[in-house]
Amino acid sequence: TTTTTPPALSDLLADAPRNWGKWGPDDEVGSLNYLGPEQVLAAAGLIRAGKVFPIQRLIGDPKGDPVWPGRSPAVRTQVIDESTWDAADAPAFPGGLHYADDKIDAFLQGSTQYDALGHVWYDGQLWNGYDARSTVGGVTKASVEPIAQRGVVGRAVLLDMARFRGKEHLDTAETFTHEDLIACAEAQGVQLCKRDILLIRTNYLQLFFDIGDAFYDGFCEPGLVYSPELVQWFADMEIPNLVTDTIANEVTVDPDTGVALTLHNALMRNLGVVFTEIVDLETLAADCAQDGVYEVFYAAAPIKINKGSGSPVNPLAIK
Ligand code: UVW
Repeated sequence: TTTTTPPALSDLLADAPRNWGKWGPDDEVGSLNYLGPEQVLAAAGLIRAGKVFPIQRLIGDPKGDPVWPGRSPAVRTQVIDESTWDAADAPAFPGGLHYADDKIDAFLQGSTQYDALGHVWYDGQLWNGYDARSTVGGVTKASVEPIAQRGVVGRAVLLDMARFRGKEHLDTAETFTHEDLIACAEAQGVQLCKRDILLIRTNYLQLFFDIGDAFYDGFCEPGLVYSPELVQWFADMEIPNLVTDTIANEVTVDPDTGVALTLHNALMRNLGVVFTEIVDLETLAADCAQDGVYEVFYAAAPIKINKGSGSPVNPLAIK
């Protein structure tokens, strides 16, 4: 057998489009700049039925929390509960107040999350050309904080790839392209417009809930796969935010090139497309299949974390 060395991202993406400098030398939110007051107001018109779908995955789900290999699920620790107040030295508050306190120790990318644009890079530079050394000890350029300071609001379209392909969930390493997204939208009777937030359903994490840690054997999630045409499509469509129900939003390893997470770099690093990962689209997708409405008002408020490379979030899709 012959093995070929995967190309370096700097070679593979040498001629790929970049939005660096498009919103000035100090920009830290990239393609979210495409979402202004006009997009917010237009999206508000999509609220017609008053149905609200929170699409965060449950932290501490008794069924387990799927995470990228090497990360661990959030651990919630109870610090104070009713038993605390039995102790002889427990504080006594006037009036008899008792309370519960807890804390979590969590990877900021370990549950439903917004990735900061400074989350990934190659060649020593991240989004907008910032020096990758700016991540040392905490992301100081293109952290999640500026995303959290502005919020993310706009029109989102659910693209139910699992349903489109007639499957309960997509398979390990299964790929799809922007042309598949367009075909899926057509089949769903919804138009994809410039500046849409894309919500892509694969239901792949169902496999984790079905088989547990065996999910990580030969780990290769299904998802979008790199091509120059796909990257150009994202650039032309001015897609601000890619939201999926997988851990990493794209096929883990490109079957053609052997490169890992190419789109993190081609889209996030180079175009400034913001990634939102590990969302739970099941209830929303069932509703869309039932009423045939695949466009929603979308609002997400990541948590303001100084120097954070990501943030947990509970985005709302509203019809
Ligand atoms: C990596 O970048 C490794 O993972 P993710 O974007 O899924 O958090």
